[in-house]
Amino acid sequence: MEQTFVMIKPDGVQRNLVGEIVGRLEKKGLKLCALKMIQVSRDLAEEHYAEHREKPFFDELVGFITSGPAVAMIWEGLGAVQVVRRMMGSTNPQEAASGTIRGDYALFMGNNVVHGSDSLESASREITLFFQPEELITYTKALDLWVNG
Ligand code: D4T
Repeated sequence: MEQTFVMIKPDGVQRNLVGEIVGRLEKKGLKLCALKMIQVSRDLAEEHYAEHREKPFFDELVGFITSGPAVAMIWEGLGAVQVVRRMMGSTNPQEAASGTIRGDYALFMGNNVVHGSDSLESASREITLFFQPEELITYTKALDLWVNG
């Protein structure tokens, strides 16, 4: 089953949105496979955002993601990568549709509350970057049959 990496960014933690975001993903039917609170180091942030290294906002981005604790998670489900991207909404919260996480809870591009992998390749890379294999839990839920058909 498809897995994606999701991170509640430091602004989401500071603004008490952890329960809200986890709740939305749970209620959608996605399955939580791993979860931990982390303080992202500068090295990890630079690796995670390597594709943005040359962008003018890179230093600000790394400064922000390392500014406080974040919550790293792995969620599993049918089409999980794109499902989570749609639930998060556009990168710029001012353009994100109402009903999405960013559309409902953010205004400023720099503080957009949540990260989700943008492709299967990114998901695989980010899961490996943030988690050890033994931190992933494989289990069955009684509701799986009702959610996945
Ligand atoms: P992340 O990676 O945080 O989930 O965001 P997205 O996948 O939705 O968007 P992204 O990789 O293009 O941007 C990463 C991160 O950089 C911030 N950002 C982005 C910024 O501060 N200024 C900008 O102009 C852009 C494009 C927001 C998200």
